[in-house]
Amino acid sequence: MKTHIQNKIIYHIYPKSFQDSNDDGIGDLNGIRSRLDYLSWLGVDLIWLGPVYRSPGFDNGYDISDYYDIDPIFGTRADMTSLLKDAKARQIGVMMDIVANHTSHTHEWFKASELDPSGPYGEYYIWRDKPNAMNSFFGGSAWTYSPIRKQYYFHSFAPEQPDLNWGQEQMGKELADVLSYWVKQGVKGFRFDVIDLIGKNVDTLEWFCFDKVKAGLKTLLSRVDSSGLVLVGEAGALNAGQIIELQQASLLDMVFNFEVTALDEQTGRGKWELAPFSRRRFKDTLISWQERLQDGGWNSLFWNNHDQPRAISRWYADSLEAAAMLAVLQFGLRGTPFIYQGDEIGMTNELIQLEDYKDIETLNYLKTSDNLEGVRMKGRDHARIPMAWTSGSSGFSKSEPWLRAVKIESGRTVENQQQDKSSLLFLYRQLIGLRKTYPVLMKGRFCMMETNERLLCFRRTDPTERAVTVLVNLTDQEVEHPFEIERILCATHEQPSSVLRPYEAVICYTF
Ligand code: TEU
Ligand code: CA
Repeated sequence: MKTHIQNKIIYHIYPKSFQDSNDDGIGDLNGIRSRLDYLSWLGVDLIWLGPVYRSPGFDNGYDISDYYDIDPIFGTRADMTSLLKDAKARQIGVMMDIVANHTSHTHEWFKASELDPSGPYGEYYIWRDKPNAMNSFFGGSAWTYSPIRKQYYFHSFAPEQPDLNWGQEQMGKELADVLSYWVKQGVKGFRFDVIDLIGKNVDTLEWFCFDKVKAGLKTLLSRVDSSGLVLVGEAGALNAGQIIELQQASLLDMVFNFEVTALDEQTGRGKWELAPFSRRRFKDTLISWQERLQDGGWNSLFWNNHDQPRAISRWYADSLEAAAMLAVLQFGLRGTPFIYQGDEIGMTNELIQLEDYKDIETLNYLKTSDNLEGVRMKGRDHARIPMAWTSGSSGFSKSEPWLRAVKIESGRTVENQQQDKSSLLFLYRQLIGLRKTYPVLMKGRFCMMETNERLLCFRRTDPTERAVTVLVNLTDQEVEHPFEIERILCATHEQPSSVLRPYEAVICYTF
């Protein structure tokens, strides 16, 4: 396994919502450039940039119509070059999101495929004469009829996102060229969107076959100089053994798994049916993934992303103290931490009026359901509200932002927290620094020490360094822990003692 990924801290940017530079209400590349000093002050090593390729935007860029171009809402190719250059000058690498399971229905490949079944693009997509029972993740059949080709094409997501046929050799080569092009531009890694879906077999109604995923990645990467890259796969279907297998083969360095973020869903009933958050299951799931990937594997550590509305809203009633606790826990665990924009200031799921929802998945769901509580908690727009640089939205844009929240005025802004050394923002900054100062926190083994209803204690150990102890109170009640603290390396509260206060979390040396 490659070790150069283990010391990285990754910051995830949702381009539409990070920073607007030309006051059209939409975040853009020059906006991101103008915030690089902030990211450098925070101490992050890599940016994971959500898709900025040319796209009609049915799924906010997860429907690419030209892999080589930048969408005009985000800027130009020259702006991308400048972003890469300016980031590099601050020792920040840029990872691009690559959507390789599907394209936009407006991609030239799809148009050609639709027009000419026997032409060079005829088999680039998945065409059949008859649909079968497979349903798409965004609701309804996964098959849509093309009156032009007089056949059905397969789409895992919206009809505007036709799936590529990974069995087509030339298509595979073209995707490899795309990766090579961006590597040449200076990109340092990729986040592969839904990469487990390339293992589907639509004729046998199977969504996932590991051997196909592995073979697909192997062929793709054999055509690209990927040695120095960070490769992250979004692949909820992989089990621990499969993740380790891909990591050992250098086909992926990390995988996003959604077992933790799905804990507030009723099992088997999809993402919208809420279940009460169980601290016990939360703890057990975390510990189990730490242990399952301990030998020969590596975890990705995240609570939120652009699809996963804020964990503190879903699990902890917006508590800022809980946000601090989760931050210490995240950086205490073994794996690479991902900060989703706004995590570092405790952004919450703010209220969005029904008529303001924009997300294709949410809007599709609302056509057939009135589960507003589910939407309020899990609707993806909640994770996509513009970054709270200042109170109000003027720090993001001088115009009305593309996605409107009923703004709750709060101290949860960058402007506010940068002036307060006891803020969540400073805690994140300290935690990032700590990982660099104490390598044991980065690569040390995870050893479970003590756990009960409220408490989680573990150690990080390494033969070459003193062991570090992490104490976490997961609740809003006091809890005793059995350790004697010798020296505090980082803590959510001043002067921790043998009784942890509500949501108190400590990284320390113990006697
Ligand atoms: O999401 C993958 C995915 O499986 C989603 O359906 C996810 O489960 C859902 O968003 C949870 O609410 C990726 C991208 O992250 C997402 O933004 C895209 O919409 C999707 O792929 C299609 O490209
Ligand atoms: Ca803009």
